[in-house]
Amino acid sequence: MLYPIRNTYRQWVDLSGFWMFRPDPEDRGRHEGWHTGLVKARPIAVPASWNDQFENLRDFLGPAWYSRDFCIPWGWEDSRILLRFNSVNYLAQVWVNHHELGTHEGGHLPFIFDITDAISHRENTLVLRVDGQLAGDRVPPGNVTGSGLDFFPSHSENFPQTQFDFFPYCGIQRPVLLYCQPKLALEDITVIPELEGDHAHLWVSVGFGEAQIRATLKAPEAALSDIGRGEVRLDLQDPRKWSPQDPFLYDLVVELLQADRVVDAYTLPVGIRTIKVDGDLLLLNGEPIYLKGFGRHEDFPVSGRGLNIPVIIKDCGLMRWIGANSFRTSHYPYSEQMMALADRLGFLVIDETPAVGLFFNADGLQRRLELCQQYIREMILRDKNHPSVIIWSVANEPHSSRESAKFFFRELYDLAKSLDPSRPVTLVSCMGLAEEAFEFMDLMCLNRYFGWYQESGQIERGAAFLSAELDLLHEKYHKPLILTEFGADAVSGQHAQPPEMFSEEFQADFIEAYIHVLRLKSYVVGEHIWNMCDFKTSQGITRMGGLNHKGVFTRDRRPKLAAHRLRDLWLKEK
Ligand code: GCB
Repeated sequence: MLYPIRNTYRQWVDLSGFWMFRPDPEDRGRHEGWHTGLVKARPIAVPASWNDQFENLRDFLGPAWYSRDFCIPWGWEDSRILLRFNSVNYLAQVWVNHHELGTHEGGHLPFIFDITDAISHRENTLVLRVDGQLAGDRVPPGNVTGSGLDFFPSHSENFPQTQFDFFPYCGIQRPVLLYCQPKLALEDITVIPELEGDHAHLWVSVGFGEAQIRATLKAPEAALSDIGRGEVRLDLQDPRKWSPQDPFLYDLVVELLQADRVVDAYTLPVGIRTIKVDGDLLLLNGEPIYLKGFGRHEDFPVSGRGLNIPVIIKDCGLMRWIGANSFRTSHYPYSEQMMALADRLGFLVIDETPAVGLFFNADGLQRRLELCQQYIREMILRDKNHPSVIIWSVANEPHSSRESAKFFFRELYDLAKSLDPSRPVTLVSCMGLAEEAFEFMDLMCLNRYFGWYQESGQIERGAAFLSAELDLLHEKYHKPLILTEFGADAVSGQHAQPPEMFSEEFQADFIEAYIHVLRLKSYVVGEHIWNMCDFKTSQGITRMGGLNHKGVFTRDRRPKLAAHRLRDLWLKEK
């Protein structure tokens, strides 16, 4: 899937700005024909979640309706015209000029409609119905009752009732783009780099074999170009390899030819690097790497989960400042802008699907499996060309102690591997030795809170538990491991000596004690603190002020004591 670009063949217009909005708590809109135009609507900002924009809609999860008018720019008459929704959470139904285009389920991943036949070349009306309600047969799930709750009973009293620990923000959360491309166009490009000694091979394919393409790599010394049917291999001597230390991107231009005439072209930034699990090691360009960084959230006051460009720039700067080299897109794929920044700035990314809070002991398993498969397909299609993406994560903390879970994750692992054999695939688990899916994952990712949720207040004891468990896991599976979550809540400004839970001192000591354990294990290849910043959750007795306080930065990005401690640890070393 290609992000819209501007060149001789392609154009786009960003539909961000003020749209009209109307909540529909009684679900009347469909019967009353709101798709033909919204009355009694009020302005809303797009992109952004709706929840924090209005004082009376914080806990309202839909349905709600959006509308706006748009014009087709001059010069697009002979092109195919498309609408691209970068993220609508959760279920979107879309109309243009009263004509239904279709629906899309799942937030955080883009979807596209061809509107060439639905538009007039003057004024057009776009209407969306967005439903963000939580349900057991949605992924991620919520409002789960009965047997589905047996694993995380503490969440059952939360409001809104989520099976996950972040606020279920809703709405059009990333830009909507109107764009055009030639009638015969490049629909997709896949670039796979391989390294062999001083050589690199770059495999460039476009998904349809009969197409004649020319691929040109704009190397600083000289451009490298070749022509082929559906696929081209470019060979480079002494390539400049992409890495966190030198995140160098080449420009790759792919042209579609028809009778030797160029009919479409697309320029893609490309990083040449390989990633591989080898024994207990994770190798980038054949060299061992160690991940230092965070689990994060797309979360900020007022804009909610909406794309907030200044915040992602700020976050990348803070990750640099603290000495992080990586992050996980917990618990859903992040904006395409964030992924492009990671490529450019040299962050290594564990890219995770929106499959969080899965459970296996109630109805709807087949539907949840199909949704997870859809998300994996959409995520890999969207992100496969990012050099920053080094690992696919198929889910976070499923309640996977049941027999049916093993089959479920085998299906997801096989699917991810078949779509992209070039990257390791993992599952982020909290089951420890009971996690049977580790048997076939390429590496283990584990979340641990000994000393916080268990052995509360006892850091040394918690660290000892961690140490013992890690060794047992390694003895059982003989695979590298990343500790993808560990940390403690600290309320900013809360201090205690001796350190006490919820104080900044406790959080800093907790993180440091865990890191000391991790550094003693040769099979541990990464440490990701939970979380980079405090973030909004649903309300519950463990979430003071509706926030998870495990950030080493506050929600408005001010460092706590732990951030300074980490900076001392991380900047000093490799
Ligand atoms: C976890 C979850 C994460 C939570 C975190 C916590 O294991 O993966 O979503 O926010 O614990 O703070 O409890």
